[in-house]
Amino acid sequence: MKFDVLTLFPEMFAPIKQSILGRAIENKLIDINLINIRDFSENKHKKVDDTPYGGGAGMVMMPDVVYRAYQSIAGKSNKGKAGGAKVIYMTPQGKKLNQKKVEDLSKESHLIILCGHYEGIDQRVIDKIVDEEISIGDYVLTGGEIPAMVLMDSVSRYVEGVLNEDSINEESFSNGLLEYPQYTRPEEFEGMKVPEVLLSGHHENIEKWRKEKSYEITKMKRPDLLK
Ligand code: 4F9
Repeated sequence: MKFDVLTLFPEMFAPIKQSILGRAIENKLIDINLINIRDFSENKHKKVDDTPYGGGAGMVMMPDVVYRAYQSIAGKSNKGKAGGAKVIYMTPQGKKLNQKKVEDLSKESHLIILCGHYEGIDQRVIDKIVDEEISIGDYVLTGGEIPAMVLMDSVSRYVEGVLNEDSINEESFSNGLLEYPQYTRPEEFEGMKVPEVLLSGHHENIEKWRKEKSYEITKMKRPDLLK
């Protein structure tokens, strides 16, 4: 899975090179290519934004700079064409990300992720290159970089070889329910014992207990998921 990220702040993506995703990159299961939009400014001061037409606070990212950054990876506009990379813009205006969407996106082989900053990006370049707008939740951030990392992290988990297959099948949401509680040694901690059934070695009973707990926890904490 190839990710191209168009951003003014490539240094913000350091965390994604850690841990499981770091290993996935080393093993060439995923490839994250960071494109600094500022490198495509033709202004002598490397200007990338300007004041909004019509007035108002803040600055708007200029369409031509963003478009050149995009062209440097896509070559030409592939919007709407089958087989091309899908271009995703991280914005609170987008469709809310969920596990189903994550799984669908993991079937793509190439995603181009556009991160905005300041008051946004000139609408014309969004109209020209973006296939899909995605939000990670109903709140405003300082830019699309953290949402882009959320997207890449969640999608990469579905790329074959990144996780062991069991973790994918056993986790929260994969069956529509939240995860059952987990315990490890010691058998007693601060007077609290590990549930007896987990020590029994009786696999059928353990599975039954876990299913019941999953349901009970979902009903208590996220009843909306049961509907
Ligand atoms: C993007 C917030 C996606 C939530 C982008 C400011 C954003 C965002 N989901 N906020 N720029």
